[in-house]
This record gives sequence, C-alpha cells and structure tokens, in this order.
Amino acid sequence: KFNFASYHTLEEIYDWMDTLVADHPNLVSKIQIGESYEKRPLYVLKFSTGGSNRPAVWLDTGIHSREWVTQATGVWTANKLAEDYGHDPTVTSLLDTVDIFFEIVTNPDGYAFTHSSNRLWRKTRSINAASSCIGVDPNRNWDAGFGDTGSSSNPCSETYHGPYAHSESEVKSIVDFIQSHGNVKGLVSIHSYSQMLMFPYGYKRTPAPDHEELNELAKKAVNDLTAVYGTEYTYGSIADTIYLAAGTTVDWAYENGVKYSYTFELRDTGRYGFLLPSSQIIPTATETWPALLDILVHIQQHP
Ligand code: 0X9
Ligand code: ZN
Repeated sequence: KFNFASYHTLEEIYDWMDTLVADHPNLVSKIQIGESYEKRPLYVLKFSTGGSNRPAVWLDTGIHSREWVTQATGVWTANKLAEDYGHDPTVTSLLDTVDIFFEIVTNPDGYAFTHSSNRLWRKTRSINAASSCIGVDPNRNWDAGFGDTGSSSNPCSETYHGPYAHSESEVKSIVDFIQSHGNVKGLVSIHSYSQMLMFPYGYKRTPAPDHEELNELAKKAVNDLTAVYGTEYTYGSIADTIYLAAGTTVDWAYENGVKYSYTFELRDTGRYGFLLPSSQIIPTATETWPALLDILVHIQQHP
C-alpha cells in the first residue's frame, strides 16, 4: 500500500497515479500534455464529474525538482480530493461544477536527477548550446517580464531564464494546455520552502489590478492554514513578499486570463529547507489543504 508519509521516486508516483485512476474511474483520469526534455511523459490528473469544458483550476507541484515536500503534498492532496468527493460537501459541490487539472511531477527529469545524482537539483535538464552548465529555471522561463530583474542570463545560474521564453518543454506544454483549454480560471503553483502564499506580480512592483481581492483571499487562506497547527505564513505579492522574480508561472497565468493565480512556498523556514524530513509531509499537506480549499471555493464562486 502506498505510504503518503514517505518520499517516492518518479516511477512510484507514476504507478500511484494509475492506482488512483483505477480506484476512482468516474472522477479521475490521466492525460499526457507533452514530454520532458529527456522524453519522459508529462502527466496530469484530471478531476471532473462531467460537463463540457467547465471552469477549471490548474495545480502544479514539483516544478523545482528538489522541493520534495511539494510533490509529496501533491500526491496527498490529489488523494484527498478523490477520497472526499461524495463524502465532504465542500469538495463534492466544488467538483460538481469545476474541473481540476493537477500536474504532480512538473519537472520529471529534474526529479529523477534528484534521486540518481544530486538531491539539490532545481532546474530542468536541458543542454545549453553555449555552456557546459545544464538546465533552465522553469520558474523564470515564462513569457511574463521574461529576462528582467530577478532572473539570470548565465546558464550556470540557478535562476537562468533560458534562451527564450517557453524554451523548456515542461513549461511550453503547460502554456499550450492552458491556452487550448480556454476556461482556466485559477492556477496554484506549489513550491517550497519559506511558508508564504503569494500572487502577482513577481516581475514588477506595480500592484496587480486585482490586488485587493487576491490579498483578501490570501489572508483568509493563511488564517485557515495557521489555525491547523500554528504554522506561520506571510502573504502578499511576490515582489513585496519574497523578491523580484521575472518569468514566473503565476505572472504568465495572470497576464493570460487566469485571474486567481497563487503560489505557495510550503514548509519550513530554513531549518531543513529542501531536505524537509518525511515526518513533516502529512502535517504540511494537512495544514495546506484548508488554504487550498479556500482558493478553490472562491474560484468556484467567481467563475
Ligand atoms: O525563486 C523562486 O522561483 C521561488 N522560490 S523557490 O525557493 N521555490 O525557488 C520564488 C519565486 C516566486 N514564488 C513562487 N513562484 N513560489
Ligand atoms: Zn521553487
């Protein structure tokens, strides 16, 4: 039986996805949106109870491969959605009107590399034409302030933005999916660590047109997260809360019609950092759940 309290390899997570689909065939299906640089499939779990092109929310974990608590939280959360449908009234009502698309291992090449060679690998594994350094930061590669302050043009940097926007297949596959879907109303991109809940913008200091609404919802979500175990979170725009970061997922989504664009930085604040002990997986996922649900329900109520 799958152990939600431990970290798993790519193969174990991919096998688990098939089990989840088999156990909930009327709710969950698996779609492939593309393939990684090293030709691994990019899988997305689709939660849908029918309809045609219902308002949708995109969730991703693990775009930075070393942030292992995020893929683990993704697995726990996808299981929670599946198990609670038909039992918990909030989840049931949500999935009766909204579709959820969940990419749990968003950077599979990087994730495989964190298991095989370098536990702290962050970027993709693409080869750079002009450098022996490998990989692009997939959270600087999006076409939103691409190449500006808070990203690097040096291929050896951990924040290398890549040769051009959407150069990374792992990023372009999501762009193409969201654009062709056409009805994605929310996006939550989950990172670690720092205990923050943020929203656009990251590439500029100007407040987003929806800053007040996004901020109020973040405040509520953080409140409900903290209520579980007392874990403290900060919240606000990316630029105000963490630092200027150009070319991020949430800025691209926001500028491309996805009004409710959020990004979490899960536990902790640096004691263990990316090497968060597996004993903290379930507590992290458990406290994040009510915050995520606040965002999902708000999207449901503002389609
Ligand atoms: O630098 C980043 O990409 C994010 N921090 S991380 O340690 N996960 O790498 C912060 C950038 C904006 N925030 C998020 N998109 N979470
Ligand atoms: Zn990250």
